[in-house]
Amino acid sequence: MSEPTLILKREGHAGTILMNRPKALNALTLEMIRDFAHAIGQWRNDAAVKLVVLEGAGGRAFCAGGDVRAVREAAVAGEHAPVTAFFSEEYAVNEGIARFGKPWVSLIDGICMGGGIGLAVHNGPRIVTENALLAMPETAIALFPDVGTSYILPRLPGAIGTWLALTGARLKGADAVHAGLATHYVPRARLQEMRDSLVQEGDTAAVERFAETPPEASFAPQRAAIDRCFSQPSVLDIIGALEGEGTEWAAEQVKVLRRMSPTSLCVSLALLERGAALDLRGCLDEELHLTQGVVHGHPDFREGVRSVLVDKDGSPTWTPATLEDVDHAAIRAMFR
Ligand code: QUE
Repeated sequence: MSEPTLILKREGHAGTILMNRPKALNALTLEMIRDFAHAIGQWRNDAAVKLVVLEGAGGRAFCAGGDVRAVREAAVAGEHAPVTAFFSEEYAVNEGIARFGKPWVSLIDGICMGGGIGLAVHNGPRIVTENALLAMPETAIALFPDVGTSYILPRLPGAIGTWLALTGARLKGADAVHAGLATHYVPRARLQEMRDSLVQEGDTAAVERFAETPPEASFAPQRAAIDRCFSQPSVLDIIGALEGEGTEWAAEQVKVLRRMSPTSLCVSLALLERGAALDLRGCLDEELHLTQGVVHGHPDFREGVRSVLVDKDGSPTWTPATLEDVDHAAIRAMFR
């Protein structure tokens, strides 16, 4: 028997969840998602469970995202049902975490991207260490910010959420606190002691005791430029504003944006604009609708996952190839 991919335990006053696919950076399979749903259902109404502690096995990752390789294989095979099951059940878990009604403590001590963010950001506290690395990298594989982040990202300070969604910028632990994705900074060396206290005490007081003031945000020098440029109404306007900045940082952002799927950049920007005016369930419904057109109806997702995760050649061929050639009526038609 192989080891379980999600290890659920009752410890002290806590329910604990260990994501256990360390070789795949704990990327979420449908099996893991179903075990999450089961745990949420059991522990929500169990008065002896005062809080949940969520962590990743292996020391390198919290959770690198969804098992998008499997989603791609189903899409290539023309199978819709497993793709719909994956996203609808994943998003139901995101909503279940938001409505859990008790602290859902995420210990983020490594890579946390996409689907991993969705397991942490809808409840709290969310603790990061100096080893944490958070990102929303979906535009690189022609997906879009999902798992309820279309609700979260527009509500981050200024235009930080749009910057993260479009460029896939990597945030270290301290940066994630300043951006609002994480809530507390605890050095890795003290994380296990804090975990033990949480489980024994059955409340989140230990988080406040162990938390330290994070170092300054690495993006602090660019904060004003992020808001100026990423608040523009279209992706081409964002690029124009970045070019107008005349800084090395701005030129690098343009280079990054020009490597991403042009369609995905436009879908993502339009999604965040809609998400700003929707509640979490409305955002998840919009995201679920979008997965149809993005995964089955457009070539870029297959090509992006092929390039980033299957062949790892880093040179995807996008359709259309440039932002200038994106058909905006086709983008609008992908939404509900
Ligand atoms: C964008 C993504 C993902 C990604 C890379 C991107 C994603 C995801 C993974 C991933 C990483 C390592 C693994 C794995 C998956 O990478 O969602 O199985 O071992 O899960 O640029 O959205």
